[in-house]
Amino acid sequence: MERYFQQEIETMSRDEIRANQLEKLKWQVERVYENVPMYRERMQDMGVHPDDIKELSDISKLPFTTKQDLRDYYPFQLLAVHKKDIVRIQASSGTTGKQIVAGYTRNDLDQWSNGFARQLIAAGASNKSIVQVSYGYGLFTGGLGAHQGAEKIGAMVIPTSSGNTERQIRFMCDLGTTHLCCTPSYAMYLGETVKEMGVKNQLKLQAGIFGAEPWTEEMRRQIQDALGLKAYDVYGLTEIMGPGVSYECAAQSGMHICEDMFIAEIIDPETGEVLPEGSFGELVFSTITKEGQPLLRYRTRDLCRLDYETCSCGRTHVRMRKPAGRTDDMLIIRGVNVFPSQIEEVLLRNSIEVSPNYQIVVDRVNNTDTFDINVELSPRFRGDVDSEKRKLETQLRAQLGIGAKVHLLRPKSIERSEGKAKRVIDNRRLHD
Ligand code: DLL
Repeated sequence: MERYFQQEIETMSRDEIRANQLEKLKWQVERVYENVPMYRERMQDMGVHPDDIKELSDISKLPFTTKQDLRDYYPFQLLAVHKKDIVRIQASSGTTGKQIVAGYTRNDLDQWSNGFARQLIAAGASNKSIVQVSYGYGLFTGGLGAHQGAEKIGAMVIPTSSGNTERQIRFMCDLGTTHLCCTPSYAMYLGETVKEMGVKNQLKLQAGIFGAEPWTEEMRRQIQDALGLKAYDVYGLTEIMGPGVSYECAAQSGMHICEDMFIAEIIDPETGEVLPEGSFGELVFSTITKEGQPLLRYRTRDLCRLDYETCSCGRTHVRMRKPAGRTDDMLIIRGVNVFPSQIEEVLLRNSIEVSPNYQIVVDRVNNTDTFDINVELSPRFRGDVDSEKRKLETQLRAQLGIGAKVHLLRPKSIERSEGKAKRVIDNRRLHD
């Protein structure tokens, strides 16, 4: 039977969700108009007043917020409360550029804990569970986000943080960890190391809660196999809230967005226009309960689709499909748009021969882009390396519309990540 952390919230009817969102949106818009000069000025420029928010669709009258705004108004100019009410700062540098920070009030932290607690309960955890948090602790939201959610449900928390992989595994065996929280790439690495240590039969793992980076169904199968657990996907971002903005239930057909805390929209990333229900586009969030650093219509740059059908688990909150990539992940190589996820798809189609550990290397030589893909062979590979390479190059050209040079490497030759995997090395930026 499904268990919920906050059943009355997680299973509200759509009408109740909408009424609740409208009320909170009005409250939030008034607050930011009063307290955040950037929003007041933008709204005045657009000729919008808080009183113009009469129904939910009026949200489209409000200004967008971008990552650049967080950089421009760094560190505290987007706070809607006095600095003394902020009890925590989290930050992200991202792969592209300057640091951004997010300030949380005590209430904000409590809400965030609820988000992750919902995920843990949906993944079968309880106050009897032993939760090992192997996300990095610190400015990155993974460690503390998972930690406070696990404390909220009264579980026993093991705050290992990431790294020191063999010790992690010894703890799992000795303490009987039931729930593991880390990035999917670190889970893969843990899986490989468990195999080398020959201790899989000593593990008591039931479920893993993995997020912070894109991962595929094939990776899910491999992680589940290697660690003997059910793997759940969790999503979040520093600017909005760490892990727990949305979370997977046992039905695993999308991640439920905490709609009592956020309003989600899908927009056309080019025009900014709101797209009809079910469309694929850029995910946008407005934080409707956040006190510290509330954001209106924050453009995540994550590309996905929303599904409003009630889920078989009984939860009513909208589900977001796995982000299929980011608008800023896109590489332009010799004028062609390339997403790492397209390359991953080809590699996974060939998962008998190659592993999903890969790295894209782009450079510019004599004013022409070079495009190389390093891929590890699977330990099971017994075929001919040259013909495998040619096969992959042909498939990649068909998928991408551009040629790449494939280099097949021995298993385990690409450096493993303890946090988010680094898939792209773009040396062109260094020369620019
Ligand atoms: O990655 C927060 C987090 C920590 C989420 C632990 C889940 C677990 P940032 O470092 O700010 O925050 O990165 C946010 O990571 O916009 C997505 O592009 C990507 N991302 C996060 N979760 C997922 C996921 C944390 N489950 C950015 N699937 C987001 C795909 C994800 N991409």
